[in-house]
Amino acid sequence: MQTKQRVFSGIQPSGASHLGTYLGALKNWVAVQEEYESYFCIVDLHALTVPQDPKVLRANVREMAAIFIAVGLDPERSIIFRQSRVAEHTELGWLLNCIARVGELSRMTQFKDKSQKGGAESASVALYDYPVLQAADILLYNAHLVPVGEDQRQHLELSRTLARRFNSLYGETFVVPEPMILETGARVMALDDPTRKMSKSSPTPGGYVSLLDEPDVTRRKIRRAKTDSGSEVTASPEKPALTNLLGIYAGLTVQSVSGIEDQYQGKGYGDFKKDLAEVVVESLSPIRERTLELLDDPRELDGILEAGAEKAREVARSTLHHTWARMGLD
Ligand code: ATP
Ligand code: LTN
Repeated sequence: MQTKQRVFSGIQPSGASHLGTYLGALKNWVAVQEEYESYFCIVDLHALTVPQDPKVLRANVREMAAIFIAVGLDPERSIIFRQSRVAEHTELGWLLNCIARVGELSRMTQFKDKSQKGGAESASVALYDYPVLQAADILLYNAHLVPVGEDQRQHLELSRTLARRFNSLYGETFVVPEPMILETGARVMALDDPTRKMSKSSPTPGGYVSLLDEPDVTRRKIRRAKTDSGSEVTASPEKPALTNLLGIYAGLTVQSVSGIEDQYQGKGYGDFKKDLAEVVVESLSPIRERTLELLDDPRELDGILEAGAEKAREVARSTLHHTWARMGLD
């Protein structure tokens, strides 16, 4: 019997998790694990939609598992696992492919952006189909809530559409999931260009603070972060860079943006950035140190992922069987 509502979210093991993924996703995952039955997945199959070096991918999966634990996810409480180890994800993905529409996938902005980089003609079919596998991830666990950053809103909308369409074609089967996008941290922008989101595929490493950057590297990146014209530390549409930096400060502390603005009244950008650098270093150093410690024992990490996959498989199997029956595959 399912007693608690479920949460599902995933993150790609593509290396260099950053302040954006922390504030937009990981930090909220830690907060929800108390209250919900939580599934947190390293979506290695999604990572393969763009070319990957097998050695690097293998290392990145472990690094991500270490980061999960280091930020505070508790494997006793949350189910932490790797997507490729639960075959039902791709199986349900296929079934959902049969009801997803070409028009819907063609409208996905992430596909348009990412496929443009190497030329749309040579983008993988999997990159195009990416959001359907994502819907399968979520629907397989009948998750009620999906904590993600703002950039995932469109994908989540497709998951909802597919759940509703399936239910109306074949009868009530899937929970229609709700996105959980918190205001603070939902869209952290690049430090060197506040019009772009902070991203690990950012062309310049100065644009993002990796969770594993050394403290001095972090300090330097914050010191060099772009600012706006003027000198007052305030958030406003005319000050996208300061708005972003204030959002980061607020996301990492318990303070509100307006409280921080008050605190820096009459002070300049320099003072603010210096303090922000310390706030970031203080928040990320323990995560970095714990991650590095955990990486010393890869067997332990592999064990956590395998134990998680075993638990996930049970739920996934039962949903898939139910789905088969609905579609006449039983
Ligand atoms: P990419 O290199 O494709 O941009 P990414 O940096 O966005 O990758 P993902 O693994 O795709 O990283 O994202 C993991 C989670 O972090 C998602 O829930 C996503 O919404 C969130 N996220 C990523 N970047 C940001 C950001 N800059 N601000 C807030 N949330 C973010
Ligand atoms: N598309 C997401 C990663 C992702 C995900 C999911 C997030 C894959 N499956 C299921 C939430 C729920 C991304 O690129 N950040």
